[in-house]
Amino acid sequence: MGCLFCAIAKGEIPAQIVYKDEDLVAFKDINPQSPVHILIIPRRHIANLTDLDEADTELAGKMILLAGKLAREMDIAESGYRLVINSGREGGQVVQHLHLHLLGGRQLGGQLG
Ligand code: D5M
Repeated sequence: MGCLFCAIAKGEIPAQIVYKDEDLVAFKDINPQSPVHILIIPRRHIANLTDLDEADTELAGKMILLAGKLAREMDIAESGYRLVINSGREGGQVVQHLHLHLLGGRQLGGQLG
């Protein structure tokens, strides 16, 4: 079976894309947990956080920098927001393509699972 987020990155499956460049794509989560809920993914298929290696240092940095940039653009930088990466089964990862959740636009709870 193909990878859903690879298909979104290639434009084969529609998504509400908010940003794209040669390395990254960002789109609205289909099941938003907050008024702003964006997923930032690498175009290249990387299954999870554990599969990142040293050569991906710049890519990982770009993902985090983009989150801050989108937070400013979506006007949640001042009120605050949260970044989440679920990795692996017990980490709650459902889609097996690395993605960074950007959540904001409401008061988020203090519990981390
Ligand atoms: O989060 C996986 C996230 O992916 C979850 O919040 C729903 C979202 N999702 C699933 N399918 C789609 C499509 N087609 N478009 C946009 N968002 C989607 P995880 O961290 O793996 O639990």
